[in-house]
Amino acid sequence: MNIKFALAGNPNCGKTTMFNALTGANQYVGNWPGVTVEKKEGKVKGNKEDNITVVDLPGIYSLSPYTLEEVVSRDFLLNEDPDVIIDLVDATNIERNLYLTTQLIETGVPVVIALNMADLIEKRGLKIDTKRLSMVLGCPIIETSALKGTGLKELIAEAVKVAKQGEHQLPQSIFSEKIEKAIDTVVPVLSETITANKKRWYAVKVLENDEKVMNHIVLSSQNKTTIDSLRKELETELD
Ligand code: BGO
Repeated sequence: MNIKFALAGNPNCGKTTMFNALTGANQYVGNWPGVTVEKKEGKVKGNKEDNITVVDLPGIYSLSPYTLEEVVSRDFLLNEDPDVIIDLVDATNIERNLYLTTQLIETGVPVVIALNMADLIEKRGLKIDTKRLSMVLGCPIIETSALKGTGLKELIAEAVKVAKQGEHQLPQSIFSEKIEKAIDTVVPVLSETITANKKRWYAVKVLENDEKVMNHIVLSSQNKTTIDSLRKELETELD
């Protein structure tokens, strides 16, 4: 089976080390179309059963489209339909890294977390409750050390399993009741051309008044008015 992994993570989380460990010499370097941001792609080594391509996304802190790297990553995840996102989380900087994780989960593409730098956590005598974290986030977590090469086989196996399940997991409700209600109101008015798994992400962006998304979708004037008043209500709540 042909499988496509997208490798995502914050700068310095160990993504280059992981990409090299997964692909070895089996990689091609180019640029993302139209921009001078480096694009690396490779084939997972040592997996004879499947043809697995890994696309290395630029290191980013969020999917907000403010930097070129964020735009490139976001466009790829929404338009190129990778089978799985491998989200590399630096276990020594977990709080900061999980911000991107929540945004990746929101895209509706299945996520497998590689909790990287597990060797440093062990060295410091710390323990992360991955079972509980996995339950809260709704995605599998594999502890890895890209540097030492541990957990990589398990990571590939888990990501392949998720890819072969075929069904997209829908992101769970994570916001306050009021925001979730607003999302539920926006989802049904979105065009049928947006696939079911991506509707929640688009609804969140519509409520955020994300310029790129608003330019991309068509809404009736009645729906625009409803959404404007929902935004105002949420703004007052968040103030
Ligand atoms: C240096 N465990 C440990 N302990 N370190 C790791 C792991 C891991 O699992 N994964 C990566 N690193 P990048 P981005 C370095 O370069 O892959 C280390 O930005 C050094 N360099 O070796 O580059 C990795 O692509 C001198 O560390 O990250 C690298 O995501 C002293 O994390 C750093 C110490 O990895 C960033 C470290 C000259």
